[in-house]
Parts: sequence; structure tokens; C-alpha cells
Amino acid sequence: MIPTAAQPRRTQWVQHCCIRGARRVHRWHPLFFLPLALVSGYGERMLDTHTNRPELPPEIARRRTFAIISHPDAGKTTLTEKFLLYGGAIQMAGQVRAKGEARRTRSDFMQMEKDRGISVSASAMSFDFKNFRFNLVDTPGHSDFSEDTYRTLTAVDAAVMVIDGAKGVESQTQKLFEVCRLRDLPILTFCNKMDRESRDTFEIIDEIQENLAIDVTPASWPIGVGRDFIGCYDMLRDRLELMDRADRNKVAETIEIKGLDDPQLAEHVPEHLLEKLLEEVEMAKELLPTLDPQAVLEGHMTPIWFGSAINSFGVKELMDGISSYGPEPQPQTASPRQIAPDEKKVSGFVFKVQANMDPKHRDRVAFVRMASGHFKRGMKLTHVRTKKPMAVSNPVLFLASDRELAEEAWAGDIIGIPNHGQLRIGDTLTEGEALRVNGIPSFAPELLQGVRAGDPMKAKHLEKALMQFAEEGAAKVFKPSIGSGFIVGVVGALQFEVLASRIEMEYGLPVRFEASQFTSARWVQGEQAALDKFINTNKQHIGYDHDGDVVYLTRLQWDIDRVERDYPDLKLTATKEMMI
Ligand SMILES: Nc1nc2c(ncn2[C@@H]2O[C@H](COP(=O)(O)OP(=O)(O)OP(=O)(O)O)[C@@H](O)[C@H]2O)c(=O)[nH]1
Ligand SMILES: [Mg+2]
Repeated sequence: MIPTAAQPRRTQWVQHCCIRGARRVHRWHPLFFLPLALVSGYGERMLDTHTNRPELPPEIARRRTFAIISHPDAGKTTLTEKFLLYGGAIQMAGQVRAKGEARRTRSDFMQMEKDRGISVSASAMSFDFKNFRFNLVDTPGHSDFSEDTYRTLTAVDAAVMVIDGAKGVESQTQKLFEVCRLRDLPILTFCNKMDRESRDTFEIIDEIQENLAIDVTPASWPIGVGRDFIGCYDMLRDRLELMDRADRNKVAETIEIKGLDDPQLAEHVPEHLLEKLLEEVEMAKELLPTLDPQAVLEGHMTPIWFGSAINSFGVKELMDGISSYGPEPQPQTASPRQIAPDEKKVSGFVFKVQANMDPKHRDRVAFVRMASGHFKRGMKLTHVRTKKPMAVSNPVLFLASDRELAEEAWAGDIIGIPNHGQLRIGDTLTEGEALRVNGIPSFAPELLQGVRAGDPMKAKHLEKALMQFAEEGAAKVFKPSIGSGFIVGVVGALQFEVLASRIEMEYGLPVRFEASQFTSARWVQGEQAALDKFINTNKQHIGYDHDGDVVYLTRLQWDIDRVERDYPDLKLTATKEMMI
């Protein structure tokens, strides 16, 4: 064994793992000592989910609904593009790398996303891959938009966590991971950008295990890094996947081999890389847990694939992994009872609303996750919040940047329902039963700014635009009871920029955001008489949100404490429950 630079560190790691590994084996991996091939059953569905739940109808069982999450810039949108490419949804993936006009990705549909090369809003896409139907949501990584990402996580059954091979587990990855854990979401990991100088493979795996407290099992093992990166050894199927650097959209070349001592390996892997590969794979097989499908479904273990999204490398293996080890549509928490995906009756809930998504269709679309049943176009569903019937006559499926009329949808699918503002985030649709899906988060607005139209004559137009964004959930909008203008509340500063850009693009209105005299907003609830008295004595602090609900605006925490003390009959809250 030739000592390498990474040797001393790795030895430490080995010692550290031997101790921990032994513990892990007993805790999670009764199958650890069985040959890998017997355990994994990769490729076919061999999952034994050990539950008493009846088998799902095949149409539901073939659905995989997941979000792609990570720290900004790890490559989520690029990966989404390649998914679409392999799913046959688009001919040629757009170049995420190109900024400005040249950038034309399918999931970043807003102008600002195209200009800046960052995602500011979650977007859904449906496509077939082999026998499976994937419903994928690409999420923004920037924390200023995390409300959107957190809501998305309520609508999916699993998450693909993307890690930048050079950066490892970053702050936002950690936060999002915690949210997934709260919801017990299974997580599959993709370590991206292996074509660049990246960290030692063991180090990356260890960092995930340590920081996120989850078992990591390598589904593939990278061969070389940076310029030397030539592909991966598929740990689940014992074969080589070699990357084609010349053609970014080309599917990797697969070479079947018979185990690690197959002489064919030497024909494809240069000597200096082969030695390291053999040593590392042997060590990984010895020290790291073997893939346990049940532990993945329970969220205790994450399989990791290595690749390079921009070079389309490792993506297909990840997709196979999602098909084989990702969960089927799961039951949905709701009150007064849980909703099972195989219930005959149709139900679904709104987790996102987006206006003016496409300049060709100037309307508002509610993103609905189907929770149960087999939905058919034209069905009349009950809008539980208002108890009104709603004929869903033109639901859409999101296909790449286009939409197509959805003739049907099954539990697990994400469809769009165009509407005129009736559908709000958190709303549930059923065939009559008063079920309400709960747990959709709402963040307190942390930054407040005043907003004015560049042209004072356009104040009415501005009001319309702001109300639209408030209903969409993109911002909180308050109209102070004294004076003119509006106050906008958001979670992160970048949201102001997105709003300004959208108001200009979508409504043709240049606007100015400016410092506001207020810094905090609290919704005020209570008996009408107590509320009226409060409003009358605090006029200069009172505002109304887009629903006409009363909000107390101030810049002092002291004021809030005072109101709470002086008005014990009133309740002040930093967030407003979306579902009334
Ligand atoms: N070298 C290299 N660059 C990549 C790879 N994948 C993505 N990138 C680049 O990384 C940058 C960020 O990629 P995106 O896909 O926009 O990242 P994202 O995670 O969607 O970013 P946000 O949505 O803003 O959080 C782009 O410039 C990509 O071209 C890769 O495999 N190798
Ligand atoms: Mg993105």
C-alpha cells in the first residue's frame, strides 16, 4: 500500500470509525455481514417496508414525490435539469452556468432567477423515468426564501440533499436537514461537483454522519478528483460508470465488471487511481454500513452518490436510487384524521400559490399535492375552508417549462389549479369530508419596509399588485390606518428585490422600497369590543393585512410588552395561521 497524503488523517478516521462502526452495526444493521449483493437488490423493487399497510394500487406505488434541497449554489437547479433530460421531458438541458440571457433553465422561470442565476422560488415538475412517475420540486437554497422551501417539504415524501464536494455540509444544508428530520423524511444524498477539486471521500461521509447524525452508506465511490475525476465505482451493482468530459449531456459509459479483482478494471482505470480506489472501496465496505432500505425509509440512513450534475454524471444512478429506495406516497397528517394515499376519495392540499408564472397564462396557480385517490379532470371538489364546491376543470401538470392539461392525477402527484384567488396556502380540497391538512409553516415577517409607486397616479395599481403577492404568500402587506402607502413585511432582504422586480415585470410598475418607521408587526385577535377599544386608542400603530385583519405595528419591543400587559383580553401573534 503506497502511503498517500491523506493517509494519516484516514488512519485516524479508521480508528474512530471502528469504534463507532461497531456500535452502528448493532444498532441499525443486522444485515451488515451478509454479502452486499444479497442485501441491496438494486434495480428491482425488493423493498420490504415491514408495515401492515395494504399494498398501494400500482399507479400510486410508482410515484416518487421529492424535493431537492441544499445550501445555495450546490447545483440543485442543474441537477433538476439533468433529471428532466433523463426523464425524456426535454431534449437538451439548459445551461445553468451561463448567466444573463443565455441562461434558460426550466425550473428557474422568473426573470430575476434567469438574470442572477439563483433560484428564488420553488418549482414543480412531473416526468416519467422507467416505470416510475417522478414529481420533483426544485427549491431555492438562499435562506431569504426558506419559507417557500419549508412549505415544499410538507408536500413531498422524500428529499434529495445536494452537497458541494468541495464544501461539505454547509449551514443551510444543516438547517434544511433538521426540518426533514422533524418530518421523518427519507433523504438521499448527491455529492456534486466532483469534477472540481473536492474533499477526501471518507471525510465528506464522516462530516455528514457527524454533523447530521445520520448513517451514510456509499452507493457509489468516486475515482479520482478534480481534473483526475474519471467516474465512479457503483457499490451497489459492482460496475464502473465512466464520465464523458467531452459531451456534457451524454449518458455515462457503463462497464460491467466482476468484483474488485476483475482485470478489466485495470483496462479502464489508470494505475495510480486504481490502487487508491481498491484500497478505499475495501475500507468502505469494511467500515461503512451496508445499504438498508428500511433504515433509508425511516430516515436513519442516507445513501450517497457522487457525481457531477453539470456533466450529467451520476444522475441516472441517483434516479435509479430514488426509484428503488425512495418512498411511495405516504399518509398525510390532517385533522381530525390522517389521510391514506389509497383511500378511494380524492383529497389534496395547497402548499404554494404563484401568480403570473408564465407570461402566456396570466393567472394564479395553486400547487396542490394530491393526498389520496384518483382525481379526474372536471371533478367537483369541496373547498374545505369556505365549504364551497369547486369544479376543477383545467388542472395542469408542470412539464419542464410548459404546462399540460392534467386529465388525471393520483395520490402523490403535484398538480396546478389555476384560480382567481380562492385557493390559498394551507387549503384542503376533498370530496366533501371536512379534513384539514395541517403543519404548513408560516414565518413571522422580520423586515418591514414602506413601498411607493414611482408614479403616484399608479397607487391603485400598486395596491392590486401587493394584494396579489400577499395572497400568494410571497410577502405580508399592511395598510396603515393613518396616512397613505403600504408596509411590506418579509423574512429576508432579498425578497424585497424579488418583489420590486416582479411588480415591475408583471405589472409594469416601477416601485421604491424605503425605510419604514415600524420594525415589528403583530396580529391582534380578541373580542370585537376589546379590539375596537384597542384600535381607537392606538390609531397610529394600527394597520390591516390583505384579509382586513388587524395588525399592531411598532418599532419597540417595549410597546408589544405594554400592549400584552394592558390588554389581557387580546392575543398578539407574530404569525398568522394560514388556514382559518
Ligand atoms: N464544476 C461544476 N459546476 C457545477 C456543477 N453543477 C452545477 N455547477 C455550477 O454551480 C452553479 C450553481 O448551480 P445551480 O444549479 O444554479 O445551483 P442551485 O443549488 O440551484 O442554486 P440556488 O437555487 O440559487 O440555491 C452554476 O454555475 C452551475 O453551473 C458540477 O457538477 N460541476
Ligand atoms: Mg437553483
